[in-house]
Amino acid sequence: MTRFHPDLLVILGLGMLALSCTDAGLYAIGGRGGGGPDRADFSGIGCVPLAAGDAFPVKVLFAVQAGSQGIPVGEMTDALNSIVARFPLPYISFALITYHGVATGIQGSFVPASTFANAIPRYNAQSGDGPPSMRNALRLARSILSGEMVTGCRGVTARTRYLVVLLNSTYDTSCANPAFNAGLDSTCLAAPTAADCSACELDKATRELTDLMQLYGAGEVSVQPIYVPPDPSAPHPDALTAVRAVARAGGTQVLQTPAPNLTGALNGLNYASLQRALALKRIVGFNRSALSIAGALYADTDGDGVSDPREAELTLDPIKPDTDDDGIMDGVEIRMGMNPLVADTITGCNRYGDIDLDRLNDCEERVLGTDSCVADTDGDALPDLVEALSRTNPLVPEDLRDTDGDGISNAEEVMAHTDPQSVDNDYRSQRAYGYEWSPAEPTDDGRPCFQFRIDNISLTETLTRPNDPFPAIPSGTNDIYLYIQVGRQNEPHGAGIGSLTIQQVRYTAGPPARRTPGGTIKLGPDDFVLGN
Ligand SMILES: [Ca+2]
Ligand SMILES: [Ca+2]
Ligand SMILES: [Ca+2]
Ligand SMILES: [Ca+2]
Repeated sequence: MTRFHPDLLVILGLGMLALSCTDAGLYAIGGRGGGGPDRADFSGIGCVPLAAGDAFPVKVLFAVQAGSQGIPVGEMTDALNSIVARFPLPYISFALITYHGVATGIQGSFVPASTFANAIPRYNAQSGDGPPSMRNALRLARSILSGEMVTGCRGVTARTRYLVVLLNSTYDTSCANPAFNAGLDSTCLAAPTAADCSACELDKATRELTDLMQLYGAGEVSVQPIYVPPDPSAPHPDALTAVRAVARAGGTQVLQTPAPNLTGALNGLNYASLQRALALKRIVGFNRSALSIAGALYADTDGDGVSDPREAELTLDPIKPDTDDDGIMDGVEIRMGMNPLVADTITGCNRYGDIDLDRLNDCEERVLGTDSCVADTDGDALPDLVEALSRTNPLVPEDLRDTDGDGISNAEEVMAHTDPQSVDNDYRSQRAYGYEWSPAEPTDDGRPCFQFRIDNISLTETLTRPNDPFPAIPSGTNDIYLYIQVGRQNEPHGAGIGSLTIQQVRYTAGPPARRTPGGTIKLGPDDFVLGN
């Protein structure tokens, strides 16, 4: 069998797109085939999900220069209204601030288009004036974005694209007005001209905004300046210096437009979801109805992480994952030193909720210490559920860890469904899952796809279990979870995004031994559902 250094696993997972398709079996491990009735194998095509739709929010903050030198009210409100009319979509939301000497949140939190429409007339009615400070607008934008990232769901933030659109009609005067601009940078103040000082301050304020991407693991933060000169034939050189500084630090290009064309300019912006490409990190197969412990295979009919024979020893119910009905499955209770026969009260969580859809409920996540907003808390591309049931630590990346010191990393043990807590090399040589994946034709919209094969998935003789209100699930049924785990390129431990399919395969020991369905089970991209 082939063994890879643990590092290689990550490198291959992230780097395969750069390799040529002639490198057959770019990722291959195990792969002994076999295919007897007690083993399942799958092959097919899986694709990186489209970064669009409800799971990938887009949040747009408009920061508009107001006051006597501000953007003309009629053109500005028309432009904003046209955006509202165009995006009545739940995953695109908007905020609005205005600024002159100071910046004000007109709509200071992100709301859907229908609510945002009500805020637009307040730009119309706003009053006040002062020496224009684009710096203050950027600083208020930062405080709105960071406030949301601090309190928001980390997994959602990681999938969110933030776009700050800064509209100005004159130049920035923050350096000349320290009374309105607390904390001017001494390095900037030492610049030879007021325009240079502004450019320095705007660069700093814009970077503080885009740095939120790293600070809170946000999907993307960019800042788009739009310069609307009062006289389009005579743009002010200091204004151009200012907007260039913002565009450079904000990852965009300067846009300049006369006020009558504002609607066109705003509609010309890209409001699509995450622009940074997602890459495959791992494909993970996991038979939830099987446990590998100390070199032996056991059935786990209820998939709670406690084998059927062990449930009997502990007088637990082997066909009910949560014997004491307190919302915490038996395996999690045992793992965390709780008593699975005595109901616990876990406060501050909803046992019927599963925000991140990883199939650990919010109270189980609280007990485990995992993030109920992130399906893979430690970002090692092994889902929290799989780690909780495989007895690895869902809070620590497993790529470089080898708890039992058998030379196989914990990550590889989890993928192979061997025991990360015991030296089980003989078992491994018989039972390790085999994986192969290599690039396939991308989708029409350019997403990478992979031809994959997972084989040697051991099946167990499970018990009949209830499935109210549906008929009971017959004995021998194994629930096999197949995950496609993706993330952003060059961020080995960013918050992962996964697609999952659950396939049921039935094994009866016989004689004659039988597996249903027989043969290699074929899967296509549509079998995988985003979110796990
Ligand atoms: Ca069990
Ligand atoms: Ca329980
Ligand atoms: Ca969960
Ligand atoms: Ca993990």
